[in-house]
Amino acid sequence: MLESPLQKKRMEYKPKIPEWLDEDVCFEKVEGKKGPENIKKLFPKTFEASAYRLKKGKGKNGHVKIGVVFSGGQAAGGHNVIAGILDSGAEVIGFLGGPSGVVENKRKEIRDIHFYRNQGGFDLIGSGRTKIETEEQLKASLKACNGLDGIVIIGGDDSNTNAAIMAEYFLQHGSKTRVIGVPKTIDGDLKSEDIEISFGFDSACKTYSELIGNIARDALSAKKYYHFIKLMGRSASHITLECALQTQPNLALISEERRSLKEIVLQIANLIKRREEAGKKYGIVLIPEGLIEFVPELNELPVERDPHGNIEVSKIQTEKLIIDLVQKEVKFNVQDHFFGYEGRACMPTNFDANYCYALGKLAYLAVREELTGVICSIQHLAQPQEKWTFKMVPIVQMMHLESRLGKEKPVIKKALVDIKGKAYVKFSALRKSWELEDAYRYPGPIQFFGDPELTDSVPLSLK
Ligand code: FBP
Repeated sequence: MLESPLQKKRMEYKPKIPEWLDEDVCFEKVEGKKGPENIKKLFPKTFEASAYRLKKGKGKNGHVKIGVVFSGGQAAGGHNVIAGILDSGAEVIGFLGGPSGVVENKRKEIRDIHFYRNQGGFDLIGSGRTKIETEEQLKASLKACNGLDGIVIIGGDDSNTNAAIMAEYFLQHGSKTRVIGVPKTIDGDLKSEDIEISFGFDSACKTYSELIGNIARDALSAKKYYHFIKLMGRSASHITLECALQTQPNLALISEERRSLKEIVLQIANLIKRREEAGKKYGIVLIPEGLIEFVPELNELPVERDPHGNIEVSKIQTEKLIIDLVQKEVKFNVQDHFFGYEGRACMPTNFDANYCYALGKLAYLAVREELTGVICSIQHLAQPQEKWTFKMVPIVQMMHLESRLGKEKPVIKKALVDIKGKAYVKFSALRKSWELEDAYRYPGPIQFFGDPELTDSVPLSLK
């Protein structure tokens, strides 16, 4: 392999985690919430499971063999989760190409991860979006996991739904393989009281914010274009909100405000007219890709869905549709952009590199201590690593019944932008002033070396 100098330097980075994570540790039961009663009968073995807090103390000993699988879209830091498991002393088996690799028992042993440390992507073992739900798939997964002490599913809401279903099925069939979830997704919508943020969100938002800042500076220099920028993030607008706080565009749409298409079009047209009166024929507009799911008129368009029943929003050119409609109200020069895949497999920020390595260590400990049907939770992430706290939380707590592909299914509820939450409130207090003034911020590229204020920054929406 011919690595770039930066690739090589990043391989040498030692993720920062609390030192005590490598000492004697064990779990203690803590009071946890229960999932909704209407899913209880679907999860008879795991519904009553407790949450567990990691603490100093003597844990179990012994050799542990763990299967790992990436599930869903790429998110920066995934390889560090595997590095964390491997460095903890586990024997690691990687299932290839996502959950279908489990069902079809396509695997490889992972012994050396040097070339993947602190690198982006999921290419060590690949990823996929297969939903594991039929009896046949579950039976095949159980067989593939035979001999493993645990399987770690590194995925988003739907992948962790898979994990909960597998954990229940494995217990019902007397399997000793523990199923552990790790919260991954750039979308930031796998969130709860216990899960502050999913990994990959920080790296993706910093990548997009750099590009938005560059475009804003170009717009301000040339003064001739509006740039309509669609940002990835299925359903929820967490990415758009974070990028708006980072870059201060003239307008950022937030799907969760649930406005009609007509209102949105008139708002943008009105902004363009007011800016023109102020002598400004340029500007930056951010559009979340999930808008289509919230605007009633757009919701009726024919759409493609993935195996989990999610609308494939990244294939829909919402930004072009909005541009066409606004141009019927007012004339302006425009460029459209879509930032999505650019931010999913980038080199992880220090935040994601550290977070993922610690998630890997925690997942290993959960298997070693024989927990199952639980997801890794690390809290106080905005603080120095020594202040982080570690927990395993039953996945069923986060689930509810939802209609998917015309059927009621137990799934993890996607966490939308909370319009009473701190990040949105901050955005909403500032956004008026961004409309006419050009208050653009230029975050620049992700920094890996130098001042910790730059290298170790955390997402603004976490603060
Ligand atoms: P995950 O929820 O699996 O992490 O994927 C999120 C995402 O990146 C969305 O932001 C985007 O809409 C979608 O994946 C694109 O999917 P695909 O990779 O199948 O094109």
